[in-house]
Amino acid sequence: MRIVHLADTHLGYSAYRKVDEQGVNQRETDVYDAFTRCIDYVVKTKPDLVLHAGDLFDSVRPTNRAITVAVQQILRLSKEKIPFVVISGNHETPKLKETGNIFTIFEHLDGVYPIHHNRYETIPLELQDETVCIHAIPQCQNPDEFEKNINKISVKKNMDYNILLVHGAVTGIKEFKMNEFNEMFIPVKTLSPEFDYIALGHYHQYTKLQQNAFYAGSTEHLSFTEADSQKGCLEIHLGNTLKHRFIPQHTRPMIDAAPLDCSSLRIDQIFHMVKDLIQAIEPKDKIIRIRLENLPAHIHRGIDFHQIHELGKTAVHFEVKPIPTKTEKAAATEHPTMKSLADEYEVFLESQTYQEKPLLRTLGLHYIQRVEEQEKKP
Ligand SMILES: [Mn+2]
Repeated sequence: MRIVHLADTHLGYSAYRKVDEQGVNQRETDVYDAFTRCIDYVVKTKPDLVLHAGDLFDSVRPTNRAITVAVQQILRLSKEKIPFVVISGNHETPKLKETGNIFTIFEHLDGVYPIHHNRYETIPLELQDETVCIHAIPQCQNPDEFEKNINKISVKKNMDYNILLVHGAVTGIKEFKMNEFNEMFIPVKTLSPEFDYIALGHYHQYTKLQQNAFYAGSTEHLSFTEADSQKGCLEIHLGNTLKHRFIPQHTRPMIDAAPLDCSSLRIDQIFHMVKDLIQAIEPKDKIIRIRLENLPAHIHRGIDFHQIHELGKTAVHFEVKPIPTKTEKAAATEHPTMKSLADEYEVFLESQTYQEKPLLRTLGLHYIQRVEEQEKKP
């Protein structure tokens, strides 16, 4: 049995200010193209099954454009009769159930299995004389619910293959956190050898965790921490042994240059080093970050950032990030980090004794969601 595993396509994501010829944010278009290339690969190679491990969309209420791209591409799979199982990730799952999940729009498509009811579901399929049971766990309302659902998993011995499909940060071996406020944690013991394959989503770097468990990674670079990693999808052969192959897809180059230590440099030296660096990178159409580390405040004030930005203006995005010297940085980060507004509100409510807490929770979260959606609109 041949499977293509992909994850974290984040349709609808946009960043920076460059727009394409149609006036659409360039990074938004890049994200659509990355997803489309993976579907191109699937249509060309016709695997028996495609698994999407969550964060198909970047947000709870994707734009019409993001929805259109998703439907167009998923329909290609449906027409080819390639089953597509997709779970809702932390990005598209609404905090309030009554908001409704965008995945309901896929429910009427042939061979498409959108899993978004905040609970464990099994999808039994018969593919080319072989049976497979997909154990799918989408994002849940809270960590307790998630854990309860994880504990409900039971492998079906009468099936040829059992596959686990789950979205979250595996804990216990290494850090796979994305540091997002609503991420779920998967205890490492969940990655049982009883599964023929475990398709993970959430962590954006392609990673082999163990013989039968993989993060496919995101299909585009969504932050500079991912700059060095290849993007694409994963091809899995199940048989007597598991064979895997990462299928890299072309994406826009993202370059996070090694930080330049400015602690003992003069302004003119910094300028020349940055200039050489930019020339070596060849900025055209790339996404670039240059970090100026240990930059003393008086040097910082003297740097002509406008002139530096001129040198990188052919890039899709070019940023120069000054990082103050250690002591100055410590003073600047004294404030503890805030969680999301919705989470802060819930923590606040917990500490209160109002009788109407459930009502206040619902109303408050509604208002916060509404305001956040309005702020997102360009
Ligand atoms: Mn993600």
